[in-house]
Amino acid sequence: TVLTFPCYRWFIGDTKVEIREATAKTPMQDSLPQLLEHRRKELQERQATYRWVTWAPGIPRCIDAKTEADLPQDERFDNEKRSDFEHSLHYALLELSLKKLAISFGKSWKDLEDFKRIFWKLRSPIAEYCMEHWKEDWFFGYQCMNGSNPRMIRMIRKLPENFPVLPNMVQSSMALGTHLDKELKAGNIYLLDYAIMDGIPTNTIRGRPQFIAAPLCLLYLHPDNGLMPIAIQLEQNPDRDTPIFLPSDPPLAWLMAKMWVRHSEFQVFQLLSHLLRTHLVMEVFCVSTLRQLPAVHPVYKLLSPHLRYTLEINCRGRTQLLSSNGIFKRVVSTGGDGLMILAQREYKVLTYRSLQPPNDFADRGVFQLPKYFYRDNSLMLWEAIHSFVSGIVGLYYQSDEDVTEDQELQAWFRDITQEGFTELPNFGLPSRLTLEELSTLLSVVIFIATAQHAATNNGQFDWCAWVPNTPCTMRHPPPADKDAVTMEMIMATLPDVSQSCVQMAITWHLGRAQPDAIPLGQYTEEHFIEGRAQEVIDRFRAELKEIEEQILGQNEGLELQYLFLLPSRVENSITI
Ligand code: OYP
Repeated sequence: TVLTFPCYRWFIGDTKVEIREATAKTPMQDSLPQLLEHRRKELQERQATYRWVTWAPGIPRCIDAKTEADLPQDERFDNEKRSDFEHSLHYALLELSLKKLAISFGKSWKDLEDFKRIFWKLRSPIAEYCMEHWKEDWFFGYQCMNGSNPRMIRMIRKLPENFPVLPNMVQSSMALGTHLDKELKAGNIYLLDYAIMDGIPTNTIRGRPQFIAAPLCLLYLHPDNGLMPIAIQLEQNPDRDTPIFLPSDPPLAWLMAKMWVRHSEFQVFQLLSHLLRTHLVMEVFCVSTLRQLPAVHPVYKLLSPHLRYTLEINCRGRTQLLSSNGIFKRVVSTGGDGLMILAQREYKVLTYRSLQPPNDFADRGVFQLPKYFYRDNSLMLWEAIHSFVSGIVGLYYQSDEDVTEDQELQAWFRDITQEGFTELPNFGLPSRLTLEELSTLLSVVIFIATAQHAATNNGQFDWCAWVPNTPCTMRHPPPADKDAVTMEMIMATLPDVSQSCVQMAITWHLGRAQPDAIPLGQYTEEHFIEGRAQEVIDRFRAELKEIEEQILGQNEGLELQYLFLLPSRVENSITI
């Protein structure tokens, strides 16, 4: 059943009066003084209820609530969602504590096969595929494009100065008849650079220090084999003895180097791509929308379905995952001070441009990469969302003046730029919102809440369940000597049994399909009642359906399918 959403609420004495069905109106379109007065009062109340707070300096501001219990009822999980969330977590943690027990009674943690001993029931086809193929170089390359963190890879035309790879070092990785310089010119050389990890303070877990590296990884788009890693350096400031690891090295040394890259990947993926660039960015839009737009405002009606449950999941994340005694502190190398410093570094360089898929791909130079399904699917969804948003916006605003004159919308925009994204002079939001910019901004908001979150969140179990593929911590420093890498050293470095179990439990809990998910473009509450808006929505749904079929078609017969951006699997909002 679809409920209409109350647009106006009054009290006559103690009796609540609600007008549920109201055409969306900007303040200029609302002419009755009583209704205008209602808008003003509603906002006053909302601003008293939803307040900004600085959780930590140098990152987006968030909702003033110590825990989810402080949130107004409207923002809370419903009973079903809450009990599912709590049960699933307990289930996962319980199963894993059984595994831990089994292992401590059993034999050892001696070689990589031992990870199979905690790889029981919580499984997925991709996780199992990963377990079989994680050591292969093409698989490493594939994950840069279609894993859970598909935004790191960039094309380069010249090598970074701090990464002195010589053409002869990588010659054996090249196709016949070519060499590094030629391939750099041709645009076939790519880079992963984890400079942002350099010098991040490391966690201490049960008295033991954990370790972090800041790797650089060079990749080559091989004409037959696809994207392949060809050189890895684990430090940003090399000296003469800093090794550059190569595929031709002793197999364990090369494997260890790749694992160090993947360990940085875990941190950047979870804290920057996932937490900062989806959860925390969306929270700014949640709070400003709740504070500044009355329920009858078209932009409120447009965004409201994309804000569901985000405040609660973020509160839970802050208290249970990221707090000084949370999951990160207990098992992740960036737990403690590290995670916040990392987020602050990324926030400083976060740009509005990078949040818009077409610009992001252009800036990273990745339009030529074949089989970059994340890119192809994102662009399809971006186009569909953008034309949907422009359609809705066009119903209520005809000119730039309509946009500038809407005082509520302007206050909303000010809240975003001045209250939410504070300390961010180079974010790059336009200083004045035009009609076109309004459509772009709203598309960015909806894209992040839906597609971008799905692409980062939904694969986390698939790609992190096989712990050696994406380790959450490292218990020994990176190797300085290629010839000294042994299996014993690898096992002593990778997460221990208990850290591995927690990594599996939490990523399963967050990555599994949500039972009460509302897919992109579906609405359980009816906000827009006018026929013209309904037509725009119907067109959007038809487009999503086409995209669904197109993506299914592309995946037919693929050994590794990319389905994270299948519209039916993309949620309308960040609920987990
Ligand atoms: C909230 O105490 C969230 O058991 C997850 O956070 C898990 C809990 C609570 C329960 C923790 C407990 C959701 C919102 C968010 C986010 C983005 C970052 C996600 C990082 C996941 C990292 C997994 C770490 C595994 C070692």
